[in-house]
Amino acid sequence: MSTEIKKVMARKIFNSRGEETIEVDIETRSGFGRAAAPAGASKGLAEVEYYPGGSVEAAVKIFHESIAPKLLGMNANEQEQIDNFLHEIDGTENFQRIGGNTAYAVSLCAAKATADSYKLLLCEYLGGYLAYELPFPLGNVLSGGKHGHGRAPDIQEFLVLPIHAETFWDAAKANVTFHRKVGEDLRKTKSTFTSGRSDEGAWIADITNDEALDLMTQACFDVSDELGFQCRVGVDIAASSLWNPEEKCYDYSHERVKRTPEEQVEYVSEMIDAHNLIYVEDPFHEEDFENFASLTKSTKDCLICGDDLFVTNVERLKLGIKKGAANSIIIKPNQIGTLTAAWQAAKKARESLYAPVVSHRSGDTVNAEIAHLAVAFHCPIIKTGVIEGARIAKIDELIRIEEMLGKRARMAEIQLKEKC
Ligand code: 2PG
Ligand code: MG
Repeated sequence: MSTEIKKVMARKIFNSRGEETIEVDIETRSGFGRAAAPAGASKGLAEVEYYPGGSVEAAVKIFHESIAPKLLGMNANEQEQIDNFLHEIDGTENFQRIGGNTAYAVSLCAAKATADSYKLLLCEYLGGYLAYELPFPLGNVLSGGKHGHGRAPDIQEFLVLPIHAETFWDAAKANVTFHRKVGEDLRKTKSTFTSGRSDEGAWIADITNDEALDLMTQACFDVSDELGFQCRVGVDIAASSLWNPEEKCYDYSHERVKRTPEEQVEYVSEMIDAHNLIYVEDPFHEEDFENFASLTKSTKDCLICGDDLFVTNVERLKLGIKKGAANSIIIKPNQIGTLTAAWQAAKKARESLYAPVVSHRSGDTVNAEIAHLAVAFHCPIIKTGVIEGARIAKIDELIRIEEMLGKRARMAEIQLKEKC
């Protein structure tokens, strides 16, 4: 078996939003890998640059001129060496020259080509025999904010987490039941509801944040009753999208309310208590480590997660750990550009009792690698949509992984300060 790279190729394809993205193929002596990069709509300022000058065309050209000749002859199983090479050839902090999405597609593709060469699944190759825990699916049910395009709540995502499901199948089933239930309730109560859905397959409705939270809380009772185990509600406030740096306030434009940072702390704390939230992502803008820290200190059994705050960057995570900001981190490998860097962030998080949450992007592909990364990186949660092709691809892959693991399969443990 040889993982020596014999042939490489890059091309433009489209993501689930119809945007151009890069796809890379790597052929080794014994196998083949193909990987494409996703894209965010609400991006963190500290994320890598996706493409040189924003052009996928330019990225493909650079790949063929500068990256491909050097990859030939390298070993695809030397993941760290390949990732270091990507940094060297780029030479900038944030992949401005070759593009972070180019780096991510190459990095992931090398791992996929290696797994295929060894005739292993990606999670088996990256995680080994001890990677047998399935993540809980954190499913997007209602969209708002930048994902809602105006007539929707200001909070970007209303999420469900079926925390007491015993198998991944049960958890996924709970999420689709939940999603359907919320859709039915909206149809009954909102005459303006068109059954429209966002990029992530979540409902878009002209309702307020409170109405959305009430609907979610009610669905939790109903679905928990029906299925016999508990579901809890989470939100991604994506507060950087609401933050107005000139006025120094959070602008909830749909509700025509502005909140100072102090009012935001109060608002989020009350929301956590009133709706028994288990998960709050980006409650403050991406540089506000201090308020992240005070909220984290004051909550008991709620995950306070940093997405734009950390951008899967281990150095930003270390700063957060030092300050006590958050107790959970989103792992989006294309925010940082390589598998090695994403792994470092997930590892550091686990060592520091921060729950790593592997996540899709709003513009994604039908590929399912993040399902494998969740298992291989020991992430207790995977954040993705409940339905829609690019989302269900990840969910269905985890169903297959659970089947493949057979009796060894377990649901992961979500660490909280207080057990719920
Ligand atoms: C987020 C993500 C995924 P985007 O903010 O967490 O839901 O959105 O990919 O647009 O950054
Ligand atoms: Mg987010």
